[in-house]
Amino acid sequence: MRLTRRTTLALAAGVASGGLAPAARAAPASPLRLWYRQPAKEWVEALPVGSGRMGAMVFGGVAAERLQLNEDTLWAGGPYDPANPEALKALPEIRALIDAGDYAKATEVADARFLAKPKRQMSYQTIGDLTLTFPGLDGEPADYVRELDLDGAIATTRFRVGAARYVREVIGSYPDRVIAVRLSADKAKAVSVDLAFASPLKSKPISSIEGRDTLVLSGANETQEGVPARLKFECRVKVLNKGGSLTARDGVLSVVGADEVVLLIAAATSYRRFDDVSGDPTAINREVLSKASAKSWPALVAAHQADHRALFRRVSVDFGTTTAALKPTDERIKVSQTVDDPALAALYYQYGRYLLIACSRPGGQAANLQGVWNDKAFPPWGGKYTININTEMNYWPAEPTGLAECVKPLIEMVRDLSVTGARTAKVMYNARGWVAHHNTDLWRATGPIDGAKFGVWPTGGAWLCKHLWDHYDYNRDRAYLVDVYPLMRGSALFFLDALVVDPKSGKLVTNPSISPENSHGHGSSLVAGPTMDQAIIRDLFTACIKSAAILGTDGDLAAELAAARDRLAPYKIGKDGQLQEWQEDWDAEAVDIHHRHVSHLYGVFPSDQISVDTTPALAQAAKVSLNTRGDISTGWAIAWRLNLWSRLGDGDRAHKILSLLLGPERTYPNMFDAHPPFQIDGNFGGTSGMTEMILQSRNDQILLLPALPSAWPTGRLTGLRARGAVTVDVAWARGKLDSATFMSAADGRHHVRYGASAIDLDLKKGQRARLTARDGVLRRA
Ligand code: FUC
Repeated sequence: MRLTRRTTLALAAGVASGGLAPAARAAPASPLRLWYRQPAKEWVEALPVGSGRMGAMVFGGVAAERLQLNEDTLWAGGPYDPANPEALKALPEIRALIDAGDYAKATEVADARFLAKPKRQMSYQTIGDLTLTFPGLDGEPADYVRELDLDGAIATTRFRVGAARYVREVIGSYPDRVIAVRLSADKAKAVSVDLAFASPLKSKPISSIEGRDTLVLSGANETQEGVPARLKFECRVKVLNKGGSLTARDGVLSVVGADEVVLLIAAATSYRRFDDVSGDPTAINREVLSKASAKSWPALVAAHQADHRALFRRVSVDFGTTTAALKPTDERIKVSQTVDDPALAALYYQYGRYLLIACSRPGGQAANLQGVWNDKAFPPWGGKYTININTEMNYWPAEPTGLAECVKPLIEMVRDLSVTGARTAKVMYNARGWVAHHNTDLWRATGPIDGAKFGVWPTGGAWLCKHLWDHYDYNRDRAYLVDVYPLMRGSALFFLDALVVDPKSGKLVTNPSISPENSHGHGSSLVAGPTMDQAIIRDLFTACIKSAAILGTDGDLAAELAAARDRLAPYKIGKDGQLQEWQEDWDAEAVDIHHRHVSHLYGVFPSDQISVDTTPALAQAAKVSLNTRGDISTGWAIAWRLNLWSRLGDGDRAHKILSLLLGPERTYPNMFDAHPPFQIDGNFGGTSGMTEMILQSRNDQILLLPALPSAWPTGRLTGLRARGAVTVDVAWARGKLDSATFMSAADGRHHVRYGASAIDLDLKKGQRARLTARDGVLRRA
């Protein structure tokens, strides 16, 4: 049953009734809440909170709670330089083999002589668990419910045992730099708990008690691939009990008979920068805890929620609601392939924004493959930064959904890479500027890793530069552009030196490279001038040319870049009408024609080089390629397809793909994206893809409802950002635009389109404008 706005509001306010189990009544179907009737058994059922730097997974157990903890600089190894001096000598040989068509031999040489040393990077590591054991609470609980409130950014577990009601709350506070927990009950003296640490790290961290009220886990990270462990880390928990007694024995802190207990958890490592591990985690934690413990629980929560909501509440979403939304989150996911539940998509949308706020804040590290949440010493793919799609996808929703601040850690990572990557560029390619291949880690390693067919891809850093430009384009802050222009410039200089002339076409191409991780069926993946590289470099050169003009600098370099851009190998349409992935028409011969990566479609999304309105023939070719690839893939790869079909203007196809993403095969009970295994990029790609259905900001225009699916006839999405520093609210009804409101943060002209209708809005900074679209024609209201 589809609900009207009135019933939806009633549900949100918790006044719905009829046919609900008691537990459901205890947890009204707020559109911004994940909730469950049982504790998490598996890690992918636990609920994530984060302070930007720290993460905690909350299991919601009754007799025992597990808080799995992370800190974003706890990675294996230490400062290292993987540049391989042998590579430069091998480079001409590899290039010649590729030009001669001997791709298999080129791969052999690259595997033997062109890879980084070591040929794997360091992995992100977990701290371990803080375990909370509650003596006397082993009976069957009643009225159990656990939830994650996305708007309040708080995980809460509620239940009754005997006559007492228990409430346990967990937050990750960016302003106070702690994970904070409150254990309470509605009966005096009812809170008793034993606290202990457990860690899976081979370095065997040690648990100790400091003073009377502080539990400390201290240790080191692990050595990997011969890169020695150089980090110290410490996690400390300060216990603040109201009433009861506090005792310590054998690494266990026990509270008995308290009215309420607050736990403040801080963690830090000795990491200061990729080349500096001289930090003092104990001093950092002591200072953090001394400040935080001076605040009451309500004050901590208030500061945390004010900080979170300042970002989170910028965007609101409503795709419609049905009675399916009354069910617990895990049950909704389970039946999502057959039940109409547009509010589940809206929940996924806001969950993506919640997760980015919780794991990527200024001063901390960028979101890795798992954001900040990881329970292993060696997570899948090392939990690293895979920059041939995954890290970029993490940040796709940031600018359009009003979370520009969350991009800061990524910008800082690129700044570091421009230093480490300069050495790799010099040593491996004898080139100016800087280069990063398909992965990086905390130590900002930039060489090709894993194997030639994965790692020999010089365009990772250039793709990250797109995010530097986008941050300017969405926010129009000149001082920021002054700051990051040298980073983009450095990446461009690398390609001016490292691009070579393709002997067949006379065009400029990358060589050696790959079309990320796809084997072209001619003995390898290695190749010259894969379509994606050409497109990324085209964007990079364009961003540098535009920046130089805005900043009134580098006229000669801009001219050189423009000339080189004209000589880049162009897009090609192949014999089956597809957009060619490589210079040769090999798509049909690829080893896996359904490959998860759709790298050659970068020009459609995230770039805007190809679109239905500006390059219709190429857009048609992109559709042919996408249809051949198919809709079903890994989590992130489905999310990319969702963004692509939105850009190609097919809302129903995009919606069909979105429902694949929301199904139990690609969404875990806690709504984490399943590659499988868990990889957070799909969450962020999902939020981005839904945004693209409603609003696109590309090719110097703002498109309203470019891919609205028929499944969402009535709805609204407010607070979106478009290029040119403008905020846009979109509302629609019966499948048609109702109104769009624009609020500009900079002077500028915005070319707005809805279907065949277009209008130019000249807005001064701070000015608002409202458009309506009666009969499909845009008018200023
Ligand atoms: C790339 C992808 C994989 C996975 C890994 C982290 O190598 O091809 O699917 O997402 O990154």
